[in-house]
Amino acid sequence: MVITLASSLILLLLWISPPTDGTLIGEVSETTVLADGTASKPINSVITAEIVTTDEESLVIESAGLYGKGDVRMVNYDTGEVLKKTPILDKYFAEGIHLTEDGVLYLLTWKERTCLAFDGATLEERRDLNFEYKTHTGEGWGITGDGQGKLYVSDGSNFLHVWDAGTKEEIRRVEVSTSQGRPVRFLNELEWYRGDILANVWYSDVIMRIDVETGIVKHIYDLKKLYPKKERNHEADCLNGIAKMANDDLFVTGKLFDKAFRIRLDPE
Ligand SMILES: [Ca+2]
Repeated sequence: MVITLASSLILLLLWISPPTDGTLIGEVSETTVLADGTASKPINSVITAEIVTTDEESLVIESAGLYGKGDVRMVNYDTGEVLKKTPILDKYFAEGIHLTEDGVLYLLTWKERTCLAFDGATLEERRDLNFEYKTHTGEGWGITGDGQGKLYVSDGSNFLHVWDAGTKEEIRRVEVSTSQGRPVRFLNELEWYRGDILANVWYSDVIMRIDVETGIVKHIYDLKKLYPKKERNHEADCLNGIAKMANDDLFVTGKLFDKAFRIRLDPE
């Protein structure tokens, strides 16, 4: 999502525990293990990194935000090459994406309350499958699915919205909090992982692992050492991109990062 300097300063002030000090919520693990030693891949500049993997190794679909510049694109993470790209209308700000088992790519829009649909293989528009939605804040941030009829949507609040994947109707809302009962706000990019939800939290470098029934954070993976802020490219923002591969390794990246990383979570 886009922010002004003023609002980012306010949000930073509101963020009581800076995400870099390891005391964000507690229960923090720094035990993330890289799958291939320190394998990192150079990637083309990613405007907004909401990512999903395809069936083919290293082929990742990304959404790129910003009004007037938005698109969905298929990228080879081994080479950084953009293989396909479909622009979206200027009036939409691209946010989270989810690729269904049926090969439909859904794209949330930030404030436009419209979910856009694409063919997941060709990235051609499927306007016949577009739909409108409502969330707690009225915004759309991240989306993922369990592959068993439910979609999970974040909107920048501490709620996960559970939708019926067929009707797109809301089934329930899950309030996300730590085991100490502290609400976890700014839930952003989401990824389904072994029956749980992995979530980036906006403006931090962690991945939260959330129990989708209770909303309680089961574990926090601290990734601030993966790509330390002082080593990042100048434009880079926070971590904002999780895509699970077939073997449960993850690609992770961030807004405007010049790299993506292949990691394996520990504990798995
Ligand atoms: Ca994802």
